[in-house]
Amino acid sequence: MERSLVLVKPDGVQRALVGEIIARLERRGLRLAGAKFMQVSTALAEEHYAEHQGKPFYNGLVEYITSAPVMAMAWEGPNAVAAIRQTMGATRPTEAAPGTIRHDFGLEVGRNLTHASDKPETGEREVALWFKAEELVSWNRDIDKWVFEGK
Ligand code: DAT
Ligand code: MG
Repeated sequence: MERSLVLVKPDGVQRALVGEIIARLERRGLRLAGAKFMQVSTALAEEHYAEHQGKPFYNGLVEYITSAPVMAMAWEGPNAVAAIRQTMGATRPTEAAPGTIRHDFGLEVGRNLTHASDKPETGEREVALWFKAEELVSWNRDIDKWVFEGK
């Protein structure tokens, strides 16, 4: 089952959008596999955003993600990575499609509310970076057969 890391970033937490964002992922049919509310250390932020090191917005990105608590989650499902990126919308809120989280709640790329893994391999790597194995729950949901065709 494909997995993605999802972060409700500090702006989403401060704006009380955690429930809204979880509700949208739940309604999409995705299955929660792990969640923790946490303050991100600079070390974790730097490792998470390593691919952006050296870019002009990198320092601001690390400051933003460590500025207040985040809700870190692992979500799973068939095509979970593509489905979640679609639900989040484009990186820049003004380019995100109506109905997506970034469109519906955001204006600026530096306050775009969420993080979601960009490829299935990234999902595996990021979930392992943010969660210990014992923090992830492997479970069968009663409605799975109504959402996951292969179940
Ligand atoms: P995404 O979060 O959609 O995967 P990304 O991985 O390209 O986007 O970039 C990570 C974050 O960095 C993004 O959510 C917001 C910020 N960012 C990206 N490009 C930026 C830019 N040109 N100026 C300012 N912030 C940017
Ligand atoms: Mg990215």
